Amino acid sequence: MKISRQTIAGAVAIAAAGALLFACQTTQPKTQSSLVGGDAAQRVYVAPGSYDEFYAFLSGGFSGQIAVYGLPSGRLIKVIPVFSQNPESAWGYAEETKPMLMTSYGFIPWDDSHHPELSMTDGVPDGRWIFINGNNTPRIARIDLTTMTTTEIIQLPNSAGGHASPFTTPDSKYVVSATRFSVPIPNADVPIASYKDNFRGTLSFVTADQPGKMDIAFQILMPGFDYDLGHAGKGPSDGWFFFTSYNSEQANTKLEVNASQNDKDFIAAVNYKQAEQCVAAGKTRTFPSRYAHNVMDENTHTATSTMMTSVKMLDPRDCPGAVYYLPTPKSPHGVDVDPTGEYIVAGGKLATVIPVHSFTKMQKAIADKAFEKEIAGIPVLTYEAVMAGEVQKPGLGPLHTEFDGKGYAYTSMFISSEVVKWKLGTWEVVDRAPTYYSIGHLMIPGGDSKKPWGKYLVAMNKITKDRYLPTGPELFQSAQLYDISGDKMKLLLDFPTIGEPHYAQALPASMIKDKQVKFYSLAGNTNKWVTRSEAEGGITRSGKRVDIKMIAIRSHFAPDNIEGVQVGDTVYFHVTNIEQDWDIMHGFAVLGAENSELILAPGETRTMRWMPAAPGVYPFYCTDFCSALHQEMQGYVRVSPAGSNVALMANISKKAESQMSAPKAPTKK
Ligand code: RUQ
Ligand code: CUA
Repeated sequence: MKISRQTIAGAVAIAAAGALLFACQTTQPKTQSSLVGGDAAQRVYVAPGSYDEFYAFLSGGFSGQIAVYGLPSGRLIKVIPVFSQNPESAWGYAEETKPMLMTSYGFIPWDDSHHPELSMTDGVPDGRWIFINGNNTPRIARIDLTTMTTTEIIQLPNSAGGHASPFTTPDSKYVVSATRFSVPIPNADVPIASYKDNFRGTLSFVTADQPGKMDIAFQILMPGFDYDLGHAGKGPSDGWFFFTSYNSEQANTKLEVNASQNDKDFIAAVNYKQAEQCVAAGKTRTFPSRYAHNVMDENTHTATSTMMTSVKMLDPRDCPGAVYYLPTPKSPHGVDVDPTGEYIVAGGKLATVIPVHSFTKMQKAIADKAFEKEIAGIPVLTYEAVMAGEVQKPGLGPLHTEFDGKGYAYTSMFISSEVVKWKLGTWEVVDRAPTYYSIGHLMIPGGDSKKPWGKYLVAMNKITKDRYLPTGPELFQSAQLYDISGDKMKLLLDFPTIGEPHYAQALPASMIKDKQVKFYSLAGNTNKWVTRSEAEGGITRSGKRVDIKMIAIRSHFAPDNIEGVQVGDTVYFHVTNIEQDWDIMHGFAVLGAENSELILAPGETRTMRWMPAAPGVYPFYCTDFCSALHQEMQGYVRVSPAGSNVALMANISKKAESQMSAPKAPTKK
């Protein structure tokens, strides 16, 4: 969520709260010594050569990626490209990766990624995958946690602003996504003023437990509100999903004011097991819908993009018992379910309390038909019948809540810039800690699961002023690490983050560190253009297309002298890194190429497309310092005018030539 300062001022005015104004807070930097305890440095110090205790996966926000940090050190250890082209790793530039960014709108080089969510088994993160949403052009990506690469992306049709996404069910059967913006469904050219008649929301249930086979199981057609966040039930509430919504006013202009009229908006409680039954019973309508499903093949290291053509749409009117609305004050943002599965905590960003619903009471209210009205076939339960309690005077602007598994909840307070710790069941505030500044999400390792690991809390802040050396008009974003092992939260560390951090996830390093793939099997590489040895390299022409097969190994490319390319050709450099050793990467860059470099993991093939515009000789070189003779790792391509009679030539070494006639060595898996 990105909130402008005007909105914040508006929010304060609307909340009519008299406490600190946002603008005042950044003007008085506190001294470091007054903020952190004496042993803070020791608590976050991870000695050279030692590993961190947790992997933390922070959303890259408007960078579109995921950033991996070690905790407690806050050291950035990896950026995983997901929705945005990344020249550093050729993601979206190398031919093999381009299909990953295909959508029904064509190739999209960017998105805004908000919520990483780990796969789970029995309600606990299992370390197989992490999912993250593309917010702008709604998509969900799967990242394989053994390679830390994006392996699958599915687009969500009939949706705009996939913000409540991609929260997982306790068995990872589904990840979900909801529309932030209601739109005409199917999208159509209608007057915007016809919002109330024509605009709708959707909730998408996407199957997630089969890698490479994500599929939209069904969508639920919802009233035209804005849907904001979601979380699955667990334990007793397993089989339910909860989504916040705001703008139940169905305003289509000046939402800042017009969508803040009602005292209460809603949490949509979805009994998705019930919905599944209705889908199986044929209660859906088939909606023609175009959306891309993109998969990276683990053997060819090549992505494919398939355009899907329809979804099953379920109208709650045709499936009684599948959807209920829980009134929730006021324009709620986050919705979080405690580890027992009983409490559903909302972050009413303009509310003066933190409202908590009870799953038990909700079920009773449904049985008793304690309905206050119905909206488009969806019964609205009465607030009193479902409310478990309210945390009174928690602070201002509650957004998100995580849990420590010891009976406490921690809620981020955007406007009053603090984390508030409170007790489940008694709803009393037991501690508060300031954040610097304007906290959005917070994260406890496993803190939205059945068994939080606890120990640390990471606050992800929207405003960074005075935390780091100033860097011109724009400052990096900032996270803060707190120790939550004792009664009182203790600030330990600030660390900068890429993009704007939204949500994050973390798990103990021991769960996945020994499962990391160290290199790809060259023998198992079935890329169409794989080159497993120097002798297999070469150059071929078909019409105006020229394919060059090369190997990279310490410390040369082969071939390294290429001739016969002409202006007007489209040249494909297919480079295979034939190393079979951990972290021995090679890069590949060509003078004047309107493209990024390639970066090649050991055993991997990547392809660069190049359209030389002028005759000449063009050097290429390795960009990753791979050996003492890295600087010798270079070559030349000669480009001749169109129609020239320079023969195709790709040199290979004497050694390779002699190997060519020798029988091929068997490859091993
Ligand atoms: S949002 S700061 Cu994109 Cu999850 Cu709440
Ligand atoms: Cu290969 Cu430097």
